[in-house]
Amino acid sequence: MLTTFGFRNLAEKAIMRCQKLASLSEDAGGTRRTFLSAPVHDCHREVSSWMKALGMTVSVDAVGNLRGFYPGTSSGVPRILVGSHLDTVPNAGAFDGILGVVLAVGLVESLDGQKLPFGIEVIGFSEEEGVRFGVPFIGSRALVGRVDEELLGRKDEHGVSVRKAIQDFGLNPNEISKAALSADVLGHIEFHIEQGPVLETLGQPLGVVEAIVGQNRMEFAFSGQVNHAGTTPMNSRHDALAAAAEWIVAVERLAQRTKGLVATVGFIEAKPGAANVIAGEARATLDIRHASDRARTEAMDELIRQGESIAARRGVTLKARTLLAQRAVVMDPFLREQVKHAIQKAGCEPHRMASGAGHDAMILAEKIPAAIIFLRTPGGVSHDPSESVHLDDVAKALECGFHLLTQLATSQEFLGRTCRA
Ligand code: HGY
Ligand code: MN
Ligand code: MN
Repeated sequence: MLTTFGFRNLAEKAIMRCQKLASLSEDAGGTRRTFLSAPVHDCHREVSSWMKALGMTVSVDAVGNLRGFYPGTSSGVPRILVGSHLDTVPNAGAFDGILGVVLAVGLVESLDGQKLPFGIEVIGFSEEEGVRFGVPFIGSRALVGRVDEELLGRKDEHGVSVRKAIQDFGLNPNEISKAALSADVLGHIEFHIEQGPVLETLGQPLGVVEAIVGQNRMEFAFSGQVNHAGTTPMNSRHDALAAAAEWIVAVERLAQRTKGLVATVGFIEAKPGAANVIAGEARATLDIRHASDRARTEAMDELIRQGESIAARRGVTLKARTLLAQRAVVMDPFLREQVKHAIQKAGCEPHRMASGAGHDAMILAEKIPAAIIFLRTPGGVSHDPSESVHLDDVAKALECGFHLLTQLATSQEFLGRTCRA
């Protein structure tokens, strides 16, 4: 087993690798790497080179997931997945998602050629954030058979469909079914930054995720009447943007007074978008989350009702469209327990917590046991270039991961599980 110094060296390499990958971007002045955009080719090349140097076999599946396999003691043994997503939000930090892929490679390296009674498939999901097409988890959805014609037909802001984006990247959308989980998968482990303030407030480096909150992603389209900004009296306007603005304040008010609810309007677009024209159209997004599915859907219904009443009062119409309805997901109890022990063996206090952020593990958990290990997020800031990690925490995460692999390798309960994929 590596010494603490050894894990620290691996951690330094992991942080450098994340920072290198952050430079592979669609934008000159910041990190943006969306679903199958050009820099993803460079990202695949870079991560593949690290995997191949460890003797892993590397492939890219039909939705652009990067998959590296480190074999177990024999060809007949099962496998585990370890990984996270390669894509980012616009103007992203350097660690959201990608740290989970880089740490997975680092864990294989920490084995130093040792083989386990299971193979390790390191996976870099092609799309978790939902930036390019408005719906998240395209990569992990392919593993559980949830990429359907509706999703393949969704278009980005340039009118390019998911199907065309896959073809433009040099992949074959007719082979998506081959991306499905293989029948020998015992479970999925995801390392991810917390992206919030909890671990930092507690002074803890690592956390055990017990559950991931459910989320809806929606589009609210207000349609009013375009008119002249100078000649139209205030009492005869049907201003779509003003209606949307009133509704956005109502969204914030409901979330502020509902315990455990977060609701965000992250994007709004007005048409025709001229300073001297009353907006006829206003399109806003809604991201709404709660640990309880019932509370989340009740809040969503209330926001649709409030939107409709605001629109009616203003002589504006509203169309609300659901882009994602993802229920809350509990992480696998056995793996959670194993993670807890591994964190303790790494000399840390295993803080149990929920995840307010969505993760690929919530999609895979539909089919296989899944667990997430959180790393402390300094300042609690994420989805921003100031997102960071502590070197010691990354070293602790690798040490925890090594203990976890060792525990699973000697657990008859785990190895004896029938794969559910
Ligand atoms: O938005 C999220 O929950 C995550 O960052 N994709
Ligand atoms: Mn993420
Ligand atoms: Mn994210």
